[in-house]
Amino acid sequence: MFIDIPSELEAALIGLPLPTWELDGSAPATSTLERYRSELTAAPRFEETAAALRHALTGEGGGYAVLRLGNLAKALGGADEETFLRVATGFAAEVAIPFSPFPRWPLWKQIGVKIDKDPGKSSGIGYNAFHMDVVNGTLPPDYTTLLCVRRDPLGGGPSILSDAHAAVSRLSEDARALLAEKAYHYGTFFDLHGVGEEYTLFPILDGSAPGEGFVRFTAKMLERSRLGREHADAAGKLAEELVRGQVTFMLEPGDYLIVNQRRFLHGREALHSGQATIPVADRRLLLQLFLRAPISAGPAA
Ligand SMILES: O=C(O)CCC(=O)C(=O)O
Ligand SMILES: [Fe+2]
Repeated sequence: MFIDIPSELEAALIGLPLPTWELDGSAPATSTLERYRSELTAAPRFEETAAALRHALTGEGGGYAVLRLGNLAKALGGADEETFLRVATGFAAEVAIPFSPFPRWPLWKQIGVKIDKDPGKSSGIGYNAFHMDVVNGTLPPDYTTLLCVRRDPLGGGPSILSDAHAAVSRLSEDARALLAEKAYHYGTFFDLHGVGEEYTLFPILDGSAPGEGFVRFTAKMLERSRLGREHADAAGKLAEELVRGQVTFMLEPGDYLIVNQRRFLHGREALHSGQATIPVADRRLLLQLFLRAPISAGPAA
């Protein structure tokens, strides 16, 4: 699921004249994305690379990919340089439509390291358990994407990914029946756009075919939401199966992780102890962008 950029493409991307993106509300303007697309598709081997990326995300058994943009990030002055982010945005737009659910924040949201935050939540220092992003929206982003700017200088914090439908398929029928009930809730929903309405009491399984429906789950609910005992037990078994099936890898600077939220759940192992000794500017840093799949015409005939 790691996708390298062919060297001739890398060389062409370094000199590509992509303009600053214009925003239309909280998404890049269509005119910007069209311009990016025409510049990118003219670069050698771009289309086959974009096709490999889409295949990794939506092909049989797929669901996540890491596009290795480290050389390009280095050549363009770092993975948080805007010229580099234009290229990353262009790749993202080959998968689905980039948008931000947080209208007052930049398109790419920073996930840094905050030592005083709940350690198990986004930007906390502890174990970030398996979850999908915006689990309590009626329309979660189809894809969540994480671009690595800096790793944990102390060497912690590998990413974890797990095939959600595979984990569900290993559960008993009784557990699956409980997970299909509207008995789960998690977190707050405030000032979010483009992700539907707040889903206050939701089923983890919605009866859709694998690869279509979300496994609407966050293992964080086990400790942070009050759940009935039977429902909590079923959710706990799902959490165990996710861990049993997990893959673990360290993101390097310039690595761009894209997760199909209809297939895989994601998380992160704890950062190494001693974060307080690291200046904020040197701590691990990711940039996050969400993608919405275009409305499909339904199953192909
Ligand atoms: O820090 C990470 O690698 C993952 C962060 C994450 O999943 C989130 O903030 O939603
Ligand atoms: Fe996340």
